[in-house]
Amino acid sequence: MQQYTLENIRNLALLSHCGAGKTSASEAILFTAGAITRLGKVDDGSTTSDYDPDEVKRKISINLSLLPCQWKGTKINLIDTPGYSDFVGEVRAAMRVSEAAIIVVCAASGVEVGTEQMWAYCEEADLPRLIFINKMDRENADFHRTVEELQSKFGAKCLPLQLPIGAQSEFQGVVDLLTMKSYIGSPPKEAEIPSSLQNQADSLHEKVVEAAAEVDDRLIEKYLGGEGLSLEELSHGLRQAVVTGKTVPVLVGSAIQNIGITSLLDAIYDYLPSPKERDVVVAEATQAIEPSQDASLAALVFKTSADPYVGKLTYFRVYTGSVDSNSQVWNATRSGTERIGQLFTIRGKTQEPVPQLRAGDMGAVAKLSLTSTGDTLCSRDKPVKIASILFPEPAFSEAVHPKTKADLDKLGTALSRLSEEDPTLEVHRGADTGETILSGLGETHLEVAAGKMLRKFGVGVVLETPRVPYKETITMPAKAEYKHKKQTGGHGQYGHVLLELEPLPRGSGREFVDKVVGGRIPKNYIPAVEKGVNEAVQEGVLAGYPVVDIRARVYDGSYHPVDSSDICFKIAGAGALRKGLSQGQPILLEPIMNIKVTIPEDFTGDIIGDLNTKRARVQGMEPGGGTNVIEAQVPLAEVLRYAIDLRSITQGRGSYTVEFSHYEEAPPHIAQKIIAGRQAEKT
Ligand SMILES: Nc1nc2c(ncn2[C@@H]2O[C@H](COP(=O)(O)OP(=O)(O)OP(=O)(O)O)[C@@H](O)[C@H]2O)c(=O)[nH]1
Ligand SMILES: [Mg+2]
Repeated sequence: MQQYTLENIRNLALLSHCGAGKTSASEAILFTAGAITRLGKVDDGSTTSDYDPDEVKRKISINLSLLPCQWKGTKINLIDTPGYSDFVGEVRAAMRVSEAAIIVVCAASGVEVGTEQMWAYCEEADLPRLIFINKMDRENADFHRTVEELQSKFGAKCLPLQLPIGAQSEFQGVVDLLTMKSYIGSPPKEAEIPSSLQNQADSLHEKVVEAAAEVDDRLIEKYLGGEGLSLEELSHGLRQAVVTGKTVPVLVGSAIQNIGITSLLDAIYDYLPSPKERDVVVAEATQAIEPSQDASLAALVFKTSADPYVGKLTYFRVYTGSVDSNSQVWNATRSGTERIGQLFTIRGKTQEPVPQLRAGDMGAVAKLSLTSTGDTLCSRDKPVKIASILFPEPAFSEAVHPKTKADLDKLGTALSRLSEEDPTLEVHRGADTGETILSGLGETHLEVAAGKMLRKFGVGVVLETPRVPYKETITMPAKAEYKHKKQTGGHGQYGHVLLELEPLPRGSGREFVDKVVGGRIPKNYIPAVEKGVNEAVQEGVLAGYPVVDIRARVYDGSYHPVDSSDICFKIAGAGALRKGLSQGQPILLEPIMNIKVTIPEDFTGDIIGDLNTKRARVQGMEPGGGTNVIEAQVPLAEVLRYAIDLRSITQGRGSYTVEFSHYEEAPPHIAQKIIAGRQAEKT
């Protein structure tokens, strides 16, 4: 097996708005580099990257895929990521273990929401990057318009390194603005620059030379002195410019026609940084550690995939040292020893056993017991924790209802496996409603999760909007009496309770007070009365929701020396409570949430308008730096599907968080609807 030094590895994430062609481009890269012998297609479900049945079915990427190949003696660990925003957790993980990124842009659609998002992520993570303008063969493809858009959004550092030859159905190849050569067709044949492009190529070449010279004093001197720079000097200067983030080269091609891919591979090799050029960021320490293959092991787990047959597969990136098959490592995150079995390198779904994985490289291992995504594996005597991956918080929830009894039995295991595999999924039990709630990043995310449950674990479920945990209370003090008396044959039943109910301030909960004097209800029956009250408050008289914020005071009653019993006083307590509730002018309470919506400033009006239709009270705004954070209080019932509304208003540019604030009286017209709905449900 070939071992690579740190300098001879490139780890990079392919990023874009959905559908710009990352998976197609990665397939073309693997093919061009000779890692695969057939060029698969997304539309046929035959790509190396999108092998998952859900990906084949939906024709989109859902999971990150590791796609290594070799180019000029260098190992390129390409990570294809999904563009659909519900799966952005995979993007976060892929970026975290990459030294660089390629942002793919569609030549017809230009800069899209996802493009801006990915650019922002790269800026935040300080990742050197290339831009690949794909689909040059498509109708409406326009290189110059796309470059202008890129430069106006992201600045002049987006620097064309190529020019397309022809466009749309006439697209044939690219002009390399560094070597000033043309490359036509697939596989590319070297040619002269078409005369029609010569002037344009000359002036753009000048820009490339400037960018390359600028980063190096020696080169700039030479350049300003009018001396020509050698190809080697230019390439070296450009590399510096890219690695330091001063320049983002723009390349062009067509993944489908496999045009421009050789140049893309060359650019990855020539300009993108190796693992040696980036410090390893550790958690809980002031200093980053230097990447080295001779040091102790430090590896970060960036993905876990659960499979009922193969078991658990753990993907990790080695930062320092090395790890061997059939060895032991220390999981510093969980403080435990982990046994490493056979190590693999992974390409799509193909696993290849390897004896060792060294710093800079990535691979996987099966059946780890305590390790999960984000953990650091290291050596016990030199424990370190690498900075973990920041996953987005789940923002969209649905209730999971098993289809059958058999499904119910397996539901818990399936859900916990799924959330182990995907850190952006969360499972919890709904407060008061008792429903199992699955939260994720959007509707598609949860649909895919439900599909996986069926396919991987044989659990059929239906997803529904979660119920709102309404509550009930009273608004007036009330007194109520209930006598439970029955004479049936032998000895009878007797319990008699007088209750006083009193509304309490919101959020007080429930109180039970014993005020009986003179043994009119013997002390030993009081717990039974309380039990009856506590059971009855679980189902209010309006719509059967739990009753809160009341004080129930038992102040009188009577008993029978033979016929009274605990059960009789329980029945009397419950009966008195129900009567009292009806007399206390009961109302329905609804949960109110604090919502915090972060959006680009331009959407402020639309968002506030929409919040107003949702009975929200806007409490504050914090504009600044082009974004606005709107804080409001809003009934939970109005924002159960807010993720979907927000996405459609802002085309995916917004985000939000909600948390419970308090309960409030539901307005009468809303309450009436809910009460009627509950009655219909019962009959
Ligand atoms: N004409 C043309 N179509 C392309 C090209 N590259 C990709 N496509 C098509 O664009 C669609 C999306 O391509 P993908 O490769 O799946 O794009 P992606 O960026 O991986 O998509 P997601 O992973 O879902 O974000 C598919 O129908 C491809 O066939 C190209 O160079 N030219
Ligand atoms: Mg894809």
